[in-house]
Amino acid sequence: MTSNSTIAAIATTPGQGAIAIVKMSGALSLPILRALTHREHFTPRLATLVSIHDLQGDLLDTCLALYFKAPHSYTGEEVVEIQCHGGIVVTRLILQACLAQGAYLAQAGEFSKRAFLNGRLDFSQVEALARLIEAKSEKSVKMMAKQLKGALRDFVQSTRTALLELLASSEVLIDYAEEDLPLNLSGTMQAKLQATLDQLQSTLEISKSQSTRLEGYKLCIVGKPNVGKSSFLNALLLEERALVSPIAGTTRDTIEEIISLYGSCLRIIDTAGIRHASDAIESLGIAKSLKSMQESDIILALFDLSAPLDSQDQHILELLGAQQDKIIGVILNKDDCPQELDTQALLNALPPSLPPLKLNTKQPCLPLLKDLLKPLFEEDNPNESVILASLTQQQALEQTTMHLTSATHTLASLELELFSYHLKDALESLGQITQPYQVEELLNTLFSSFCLGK
Ligand SMILES: Nc1nc2c(ncn2[C@@H]2O[C@H](COP(=O)(O)OP(=O)(O)O)[C@@H](O)[C@H]2O)c(=O)[nH]1
Ligand SMILES: [Mg+2]
Repeated sequence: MTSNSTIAAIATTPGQGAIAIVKMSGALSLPILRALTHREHFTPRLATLVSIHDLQGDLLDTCLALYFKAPHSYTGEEVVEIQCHGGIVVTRLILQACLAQGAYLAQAGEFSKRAFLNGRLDFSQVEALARLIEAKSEKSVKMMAKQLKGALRDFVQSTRTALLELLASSEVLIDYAEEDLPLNLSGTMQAKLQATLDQLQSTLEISKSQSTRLEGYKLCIVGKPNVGKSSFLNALLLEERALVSPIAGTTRDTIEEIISLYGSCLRIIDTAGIRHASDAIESLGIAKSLKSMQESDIILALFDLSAPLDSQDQHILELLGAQQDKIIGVILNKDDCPQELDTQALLNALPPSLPPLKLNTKQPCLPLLKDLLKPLFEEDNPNESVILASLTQQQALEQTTMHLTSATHTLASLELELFSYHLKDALESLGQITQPYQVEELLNTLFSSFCLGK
């Protein structure tokens, strides 16, 4: 298959939906549609009711066909979409009919790759598209939809313009130092550079803090066996998701569930109780618990109010003390029982954490957790600034700000040649956000995560 061959794929999830869409892109799209429908004329962007036939001329389905004339299509090529009835067999037969007429089966993400290669999408939009498809929260969908429309591209473009203007001013100063230049030109440049740098730095900061939020926080529930971790998970979900029993060591594997909180998603992981295990399988579960702790943003440690603090709790406290950059929450469970735990001693031994919650798992726990975590979700994006969601983009922006910081110093000392040099470096790094160098490599990773027909 060559890059100018015509590709076809089923663009919808296979199943029993009301409709399914078979999509083609490439020069043969329209001739194939004509062959399948025994019909000559199609008006671009107008839905046409058609009968689709296979190679033998047998009727397969009555469908709606849409033709997008190049370059006014998603991929920039000739595109045809056939909306057929949503049965798996019908849809596959129509796809096969397209292939029989000369189309190739598209690879995952190939439509979007063509859109990118034909300049219909820039890299920031492809990234946004990948994340939009994967998005698990409402916030993330809205943010990525904005980026897909080009918000990030516009941001990069306006920053680029500002830097180019600075570069031009610098070149003027270098070439015409003797001439009658506005006296305050370097002052104006200094101010402009600082404003640009400030804006980039704030975008970077917001991007770093918000991208976790967009991806969703990961919270793991830890504690010694039998403190009520699984009961707590069940109480959050209002269903019997995890097995609960008075036998210590019941939960052996980690259990993961996703809930929606403040428009973001929260991944909750119930873990095996941490103790010196009595058998090999339990040990594996405990090792997994420790790993989950390391990978989480929030650690919720459970303690049992109805029993005195013991060496297993001490071990949990030590583990908590060793965590860095984690948000720690403390739950004092079983407050429906007579209290045996010396809470003061426990709280004294804790590393800095959110205010402790006293509860029992027979009550609805979600509202309590929601209140506890509210501060994490509150810090909203102050000026609706764009967000760079991927690490590659953040790194490119970080490089840009580093070059601009160097530029600030050289402008202050009026070393203009050096100033221009740093500006050019900054422009190059900035460009990486929308048109990265390792584009082929990045594209392959990104597009392969796409579904077929996208
Ligand atoms: N009285 C009381 N018992 C609880 C509470 N939460 C859990 N339990 C009991 O504690 C035992 C262990 O619970 P489980 O959720 O399996 O603990 P895990 O090992 O930490 O997952 C079970 O018998 C639960 O019924 C609570 O809030 N109050
Ligand atoms: Mg359990």
